[in-house]
Amino acid sequence: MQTLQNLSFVLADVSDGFWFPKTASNFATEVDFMYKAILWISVAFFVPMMIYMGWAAFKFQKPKGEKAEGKATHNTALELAWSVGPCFLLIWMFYRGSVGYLDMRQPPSDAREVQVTAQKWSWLFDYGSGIMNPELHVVKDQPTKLIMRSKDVLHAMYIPAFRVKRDIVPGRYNTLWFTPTIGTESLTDDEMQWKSDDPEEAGNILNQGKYFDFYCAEYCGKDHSMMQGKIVVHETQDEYDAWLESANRRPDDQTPEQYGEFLYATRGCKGCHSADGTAGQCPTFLNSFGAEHEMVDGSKVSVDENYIRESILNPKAKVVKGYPPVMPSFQGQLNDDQIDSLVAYIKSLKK
Ligand code: HEC
Ligand SMILES: [Cu+2]
Repeated sequence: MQTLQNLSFVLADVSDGFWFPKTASNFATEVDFMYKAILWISVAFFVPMMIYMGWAAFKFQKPKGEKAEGKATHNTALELAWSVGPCFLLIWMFYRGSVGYLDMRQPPSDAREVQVTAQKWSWLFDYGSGIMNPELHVVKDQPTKLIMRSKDVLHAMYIPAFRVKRDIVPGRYNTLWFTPTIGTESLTDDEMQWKSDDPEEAGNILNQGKYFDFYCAEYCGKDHSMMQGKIVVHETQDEYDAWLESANRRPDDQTPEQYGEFLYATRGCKGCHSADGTAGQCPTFLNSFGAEHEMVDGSKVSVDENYIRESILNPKAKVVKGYPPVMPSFQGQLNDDQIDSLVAYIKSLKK
């Protein structure tokens, strides 16, 4: 009975909350409408066809031992009907789909622009004037255009609540636009897609505040699936400006170590470097400060403030022996205060 009730709920409305997240952009209603229309048209053909097929196989059986008919007869009117009829439906799907697609490819000229950088395994949004942040902040009812590029491999920006998705191909700009229609403050806990009950995740930025999720949808490398982030839709321009003002500096109630840990977790270092001594593809930060490390050219370097700073800004200058030179440069992405905080954090990792 419960299953039946669930089923009728699904049939009544596939879009609102059950299969899909909340509809939260100018495109969402149209995308859902087309999705549902195509789904139900397909169901309306598939189900009677299968029923008829099963029935016919049963009904036109020959008794055992009797020969099968060599040739089926032919009905021109019927064949025309089932070819030409559905053809109109296909043309309608193609036409309406194309119009929707073209809308998605043409941002209005007054759209707010945000530069996006994707790299292994993190995102960074550049709001101009040196303000960079791993969260995407936008304003309700304001068209926003993302100008995206990748520093290394293919990535893909995917925002389920906005019903938009776009591959990011290295070596060129890839754009995506949308107008958010719902402020994130108004979301209930149920409407948020991802919220962890795991106490371990309590300090995770993804567990704080209200937001829509975005994902990297390019699952062809180790940690694209970890490239999850949050989108905050502000109700007003003033609210957005206030956030922007605070975005790039250490909050007053955090020590440099705490802010360093936050940057470590949110700017992608965590995807490669462990803080607990686990050695992987990259050196761990535990007990690294003050230690002496051998480089690929055989020289020895003692890990101090300058070496860490250089490793962050110009990682290829000194490459640690035994590791591939895969660390991306963070030049222009972290300001001096942030680098200081990262150094303070790495310094504090002693056991
Ligand atoms: C894609 C993986 C990757 C990311 C992301 C990454 N690193 Fe690295 N990092 C490496 C690898 C691999 C090495 C060792 C090879 C080398 O020296 O380039 C390294 C080396 C270092 C070193 C020298 C370590 C030592 O033990 O001598 C420091 C310091 C460092 N990274 C800091 C950072 C910080 C801070 C961040 C984040 C802002 C970061 N890294 C992000 C891969 C990464
Ligand atoms: Cu990715």
